[in-house]
Amino acid sequence: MATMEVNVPDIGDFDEVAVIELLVKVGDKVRAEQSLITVESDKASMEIPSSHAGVVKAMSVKLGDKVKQGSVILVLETDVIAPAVIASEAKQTPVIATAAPSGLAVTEAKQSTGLPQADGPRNDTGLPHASPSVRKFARELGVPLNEVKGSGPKGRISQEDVQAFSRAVMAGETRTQAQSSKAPAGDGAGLGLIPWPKVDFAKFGPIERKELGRIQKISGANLLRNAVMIPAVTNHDDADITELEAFRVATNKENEKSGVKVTMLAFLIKACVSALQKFPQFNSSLDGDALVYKQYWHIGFAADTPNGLMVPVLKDADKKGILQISAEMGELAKKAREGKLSPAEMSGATFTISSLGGIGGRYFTPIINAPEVAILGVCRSTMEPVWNGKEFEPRLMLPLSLTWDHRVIDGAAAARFNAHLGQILSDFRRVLL
Ligand code: CAO
Repeated sequence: MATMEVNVPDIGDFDEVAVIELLVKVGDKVRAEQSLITVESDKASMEIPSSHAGVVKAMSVKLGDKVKQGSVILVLETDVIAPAVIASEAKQTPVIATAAPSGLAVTEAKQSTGLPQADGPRNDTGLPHASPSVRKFARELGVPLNEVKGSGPKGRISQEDVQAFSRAVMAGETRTQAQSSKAPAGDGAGLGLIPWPKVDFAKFGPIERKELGRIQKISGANLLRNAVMIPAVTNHDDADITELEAFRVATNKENEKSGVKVTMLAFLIKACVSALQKFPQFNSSLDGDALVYKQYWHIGFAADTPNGLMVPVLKDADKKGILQISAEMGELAKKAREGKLSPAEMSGATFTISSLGGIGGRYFTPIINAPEVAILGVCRSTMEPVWNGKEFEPRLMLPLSLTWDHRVIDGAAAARFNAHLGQILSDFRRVLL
């Protein structure tokens, strides 16, 4: 254990400033960057952060003291004094608060990163303007001072302002930012969005109101979260499936009596497994700061049912042939339509395909099924003239739309994934390579 002094860092243009708040006391455990004291000049107030982690051994300042750059704030008992950390001390910049000309208390965070955000989010302004006793009062009530509007000169916050804010929150007239961020996503308040439009539709014509089904409500909440939280990008591409379609038709003819019908989706599942194996990040999930690569290939497929969208999962698609995949898919789709899928049959997917091929359309932008990181949307194939270098040839082209999570995948990888998929679909023998 070593002891060290923590000093006031460079505080910019200010010569001497008064200590208006002690944010720690002897015996407190502090983190590096945690605010230790608040100082105030006639223009602004600042929180001074700790350069190191440790336990406060002695306070060297008291309320009302005047301090300047280099003044000792306190003595810290710490077990490491890394030279690199000491070097960074000089770079510290306090969080600065000013009273804006408008009279509103506003905060100016002068540092770029790493300094404490003690009073919640700050824009390019500063700590709220308030006396130490008002700050203490707000802290005791748990009122976020930077959200309180000050009624005093230059927006100074009084005890009455804190009480009024607290009363308004209790009465449900206002929300703290923390409350808003926890608000149900449905009302948009957590995103800081304007409220959903409320329209009396009956004013414009006859209407009928029907409650959403249970599945619609569940999938709606999931889709909304995934749409809002994932930085998703969609790449569109076409695959030439002329030969594959001929093979599919022939296969169905051969297997007519088996009762199993092979659709393009079965081939797509197999082709996707090949692409997922070649580009494993598409078969991963984000877990905090880590990527979890799954060494199994379970493919979910969106099924349209009378109750809404369901996503049964075809397990271990890498180990199954096209006929088995088709048979299992048929069973799962039937169960989905009858509302008989078990939770196990809907979980564990590593990638999802949403096929509208049986219905129509050209391209669309499917929403990723979190915690997966990509989804393939497929539309109806059409015969198109394709230039073969000498002439236009009629080819059956399948439109593909790959949506991917940009936190995990980049555009080049997505383009390669689609290109690989296209190669497999145009010559399925490549699956064997
Ligand atoms: N291009 C051209 N035709 C296609 C095709 C494609 N990409 N995909 C399927 N077809 C054809 C099939 O060959 C079949 O033709 P026939 O009736 O002549 O034999 C017909 O379309 C119907 O196929 P299907 O839909 O029954 O079978 P599938 O394996 O393609 O799909 C399933 C199964 C369960 C995925 C599908 O029925 C379904 O529910 N699709 C909707 C998925 C959905 O809603 N996605 C959107 C989610 S986002 O809201």
